[in-house]
Amino acid sequence: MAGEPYYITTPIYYVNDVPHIGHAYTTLACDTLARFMRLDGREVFFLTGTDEHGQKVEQAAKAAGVAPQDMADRNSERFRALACDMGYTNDDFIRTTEERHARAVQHLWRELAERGEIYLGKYAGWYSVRDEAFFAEKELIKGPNGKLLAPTGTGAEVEWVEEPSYFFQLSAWGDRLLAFYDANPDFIAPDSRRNEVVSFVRGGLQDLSISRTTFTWGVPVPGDPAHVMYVWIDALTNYLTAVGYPDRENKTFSKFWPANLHLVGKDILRFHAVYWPAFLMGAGLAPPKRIFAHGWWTIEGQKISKSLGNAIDPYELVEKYGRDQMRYFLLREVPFGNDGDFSRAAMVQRVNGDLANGIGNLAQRTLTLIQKNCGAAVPDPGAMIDDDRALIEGAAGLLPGLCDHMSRQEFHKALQVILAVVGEADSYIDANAPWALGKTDPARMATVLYVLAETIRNVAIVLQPFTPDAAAKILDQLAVATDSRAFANLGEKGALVPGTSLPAPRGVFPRLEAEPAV
Ligand code: ME8
Repeated sequence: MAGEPYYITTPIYYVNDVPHIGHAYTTLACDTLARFMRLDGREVFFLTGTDEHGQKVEQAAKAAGVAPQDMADRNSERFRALACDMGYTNDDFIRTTEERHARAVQHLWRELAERGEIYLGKYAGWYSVRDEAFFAEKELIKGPNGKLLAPTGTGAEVEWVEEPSYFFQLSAWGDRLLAFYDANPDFIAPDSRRNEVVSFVRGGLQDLSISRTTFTWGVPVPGDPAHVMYVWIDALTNYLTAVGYPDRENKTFSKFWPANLHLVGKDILRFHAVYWPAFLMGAGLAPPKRIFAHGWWTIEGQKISKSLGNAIDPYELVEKYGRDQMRYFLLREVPFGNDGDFSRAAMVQRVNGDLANGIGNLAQRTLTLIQKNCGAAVPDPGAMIDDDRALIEGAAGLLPGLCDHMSRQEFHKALQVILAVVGEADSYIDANAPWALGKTDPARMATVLYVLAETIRNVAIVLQPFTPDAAAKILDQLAVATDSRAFANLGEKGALVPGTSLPAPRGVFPRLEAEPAV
């Protein structure tokens, strides 16, 4: 796969509010994949951005007494700053109020219209502004006060909407979508979500209303500006805009489309796995290769909502626990795809157990021994025995398994296999007791410490996508040049050179203080 382009996207986030830990999570997962693929030699395009049109943003702006564009400008900036402050490595940040995007989405509309996929009619049905989604009556839930609610878990009340509307002929796409899912078994993940989508489509699809006339905050429909486009056709098209659509001959477009992965939360899977491939195929474009819907975080057992205040502010959490610690916890704590609960107790336990006592302690012990006993330089190893080779090869040979896990977005498994090598190195250091060899067998001590240092180098290289700052600090302490940190340097090719002088060691993962749960 080395050298192949890799296009990965986050959802674009609504600008009716500021970012919280849920948004940071999705972008973190994409960032980890983007970093991994770059280190693996692939040309990566990693996109995030903001979704700025629609009734929800318009209503929020009205409630705040500001113009929708002003609210969009202000909050979009917060999402952009978050990506920067978290160290996310996105290659572009798209806003749906940009001129490049209006051009793309209007072009897509015209393509669909020319192919007979769009007709003018009248919508009469249920709509949830919070979800920006239409629902069939049979899908709705009765709330405690008899009010009808969206079935999405947001608890949003639906409202009855009746207005002229353009429709996309989604009902004609059911069989083609099912055939597409069949031919592309990896298109929707995880499997449980795939099954949900398949049974939704099997249940029969209704034509989809794709324009609104009762408000104006949106992209005008070409040739009929009394209509603005439904926010989801507008939003989904961002994935095309960013790679240069409508210019299909454009080098970026031909290189990166179809996208390798749209990573989204489970709340918006239907839009991505049903509507989006139908729009694309309807316009003669290839659907993306894969949609992964991850699970939902709660905080200390509670739904993420404004009332949780600081607990959901990514800045506060990073300040309290550290950027790499947060990354590690979120990616390791739950199998990616499942729901998770963020608790302080779990965070402290995970970070201390795996990072402070694990890789942090291993690196610190090894580097301190080298500093004291080997003249602060990479030791010169003698002949190796089977145990030595097994440890180094275990670390140097991690990559194929990691590639496998990462191609399925199994971050937790990738981290498990890396940490298993750290565990083996811990057993090795205890069994070989290099601190005792200094006097009895200095040559063997040098070999053991070299084996450990080389194991740590390989582990740090593959840890870079997950805990980039700490991995860089470890590699700095091993005097590994910044241009020798890609996966191609795993194993013998990049092996540490005996005699290279090393800086004084310093800890990379301080222990977190245990704190009472709230
Ligand atoms: O849906 N746990 O934007 P949005 C995990 N604009 N992830 C969470 C989360 C939580 N508690 N809360 C939010 C939209 N997320 C549309 C998308 S894409 C073309 C348009 C994450 O601001 C998760 O990724 O409501 C979810 O899908 C996304 O934020 C929803 O962000």
